Amino acid sequence: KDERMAWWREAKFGMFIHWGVYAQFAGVYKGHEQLRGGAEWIMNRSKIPVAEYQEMAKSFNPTKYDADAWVKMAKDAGMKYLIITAKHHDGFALFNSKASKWDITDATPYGKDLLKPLAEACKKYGIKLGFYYSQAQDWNNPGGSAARKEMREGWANPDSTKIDAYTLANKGHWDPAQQTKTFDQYIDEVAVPQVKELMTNYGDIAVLWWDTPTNMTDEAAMKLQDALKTQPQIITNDRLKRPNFPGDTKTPEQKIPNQAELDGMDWETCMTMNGTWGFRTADHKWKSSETLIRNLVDIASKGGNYLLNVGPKPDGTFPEESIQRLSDIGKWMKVNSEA
Ligand code: JFZ
Repeated sequence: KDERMAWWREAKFGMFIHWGVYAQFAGVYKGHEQLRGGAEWIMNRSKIPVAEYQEMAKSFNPTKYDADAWVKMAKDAGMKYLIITAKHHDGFALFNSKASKWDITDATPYGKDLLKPLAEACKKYGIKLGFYYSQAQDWNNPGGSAARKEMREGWANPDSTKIDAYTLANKGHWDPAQQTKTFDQYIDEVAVPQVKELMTNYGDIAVLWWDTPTNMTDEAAMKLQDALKTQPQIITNDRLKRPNFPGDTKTPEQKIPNQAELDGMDWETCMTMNGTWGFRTADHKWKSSETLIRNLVDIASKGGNYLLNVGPKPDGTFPEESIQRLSDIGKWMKVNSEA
């Protein structure tokens, strides 16, 4: 294990990327601002019907996407690894998947695998590549689970009371289309095959970052863990299923833990630069570059890694505010690091 963790313990700083069809909504549904949570949650928070959400993919066309430029920005900021949402809770695959048509190649006009060029750029710049994969929650592929979150009464949908009642009675789902298969079918037909695709088609994968184990079973966790075996060097976090699948790294979120909670575990704090993981037009709560640098120093001094998020825009570019902050951090790194 120590050998596998060696690069990670040295790394200190990585880039998290939350990107998908939710960027196209940018925090707004039918003219209503999402009231709570990250913009990547809009489908669940606003209880957007499956067909309607999938319709939005038809205008997801990130023609300005430049993987080389993304990875160069990470490199210049002093980052050593990059973790991208290969699939977030909305179930949308940023890669060409044979296991589901809800993917970049079948569901969007863009039609090209977004992870291939990213993998190439990471190789070119010597940045380790990791995938975030939402293994349990999937709001579009039938059978996937859905964490239950209420709408706000009277907001975004005049039927919110009715929809909330349905959600309460249906394990968090809000559209019958989400329940045409069982969770086990979803695991066998979508999640496991997709994780295998991710482990096969993009070269060496440094990290698999699981998330929100809603309704996970030990059996499903076993199958998913097994799907990683072609990448024996891979590092996983602790969100596959607790307590039986502890993973290699602890993932305190949006906060720097105190040493007592850690009992010697490897840890990584993920944080947003503003208040959302996925792109949101109306979020202007940007932390200053100074705050981000202080966080990095604080985390590194306590032995952790800092996974700092960027939520790219639907056209494939980073928000200006993120670019500015990455550049400021890079300047500071140049002056203050040995490497
Ligand atoms: C999850 C996601 O739901 C969210 O959209 C984002 O991807 C984030 C990185 O991860 O949200 C979480 C997961 C775990 C905690 C909080 C939010 N937690 O352990 O406190």
